[in-house]
Amino acid sequence: MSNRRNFIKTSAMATVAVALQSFRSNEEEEPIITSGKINKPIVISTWNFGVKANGAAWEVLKNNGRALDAVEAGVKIPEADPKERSVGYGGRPDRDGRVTLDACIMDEFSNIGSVACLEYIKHPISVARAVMEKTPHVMLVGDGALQFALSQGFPKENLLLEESEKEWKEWLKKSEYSPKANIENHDTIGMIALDSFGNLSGACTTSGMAFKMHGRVGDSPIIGAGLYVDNEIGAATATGHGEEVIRIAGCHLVVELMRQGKSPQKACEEAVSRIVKLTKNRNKNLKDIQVGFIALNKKGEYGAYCVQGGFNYAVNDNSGNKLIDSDYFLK
Ligand code: SD4
Repeated sequence: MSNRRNFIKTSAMATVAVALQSFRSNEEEEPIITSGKINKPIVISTWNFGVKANGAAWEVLKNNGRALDAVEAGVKIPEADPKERSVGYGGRPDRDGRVTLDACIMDEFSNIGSVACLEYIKHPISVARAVMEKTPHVMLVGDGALQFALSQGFPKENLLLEESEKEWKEWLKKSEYSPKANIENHDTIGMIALDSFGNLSGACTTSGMAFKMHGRVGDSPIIGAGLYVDNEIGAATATGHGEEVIRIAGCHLVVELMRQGKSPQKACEEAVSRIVKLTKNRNKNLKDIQVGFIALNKKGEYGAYCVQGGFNYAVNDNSGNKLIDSDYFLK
């Protein structure tokens, strides 16, 4: 009897081990055979700088790399680019002249990591990943995030460009805070990917709204708001006015709508309609608001929708890398 019990126990453990093995992807494992119906690998990301970022992510994906590595490599491109004035190095400062960055990352096992209001570090996404992989926590902010980053060997750098400083000084003359999310067609980068193993991950990184109050945190580092990944269903990320995205727990909502059977496109549309409704209920003017969502499901189908025109997103799959204008509500 005890032998039988042991046998049952051992074989049950073996079954669990095999199940875990086939769920986990690793370098040696062969990718799941592409069954005509699944469009993988694929990476999608927000705004026109997404094209270049997708290119870096694609290098990882096409070599059967993990979606997590792809999205980190992808968003690091605009983070490092001083010409991109809304992400990482070169990002516009807050109203006190300080560049404070927000980022988060989520993998196929629902591991999450996030940093908010982080100063002096060019690659907040990699700090977010380190929070995920090397701490028992999921989010570090401000000085604590900086101390952690330095302890991990991230270099401390000045992120404020001369041009940004000039703009800020100009802004100080009136000190009017009126965030315009669309204005230069390149804001937060949110990126989601499905790798050749059929696993999803996502990353989101930003300097947030220009000239925000010091300490203001938007949706981008908040799991469920600016980014959400459910490896059984799909992934979503957001750009635009973070306050509005947080109000509806935007990206979690988009993923839950996909769980209910909606296509990525319909899920994004419904999340935007929620924002539209709440804006009306709150007697605010929809014209002052921009939010865009992009979503990807387990089949590699994707979609996007936003409040007003001007938002675009980049898609890279086996058919190439292209920029698509998102459909929108306010026509
Ligand atoms: C934020 N969602 O900090 C970001 C900013 C952004 O397009 O995406 N702008 O609220």
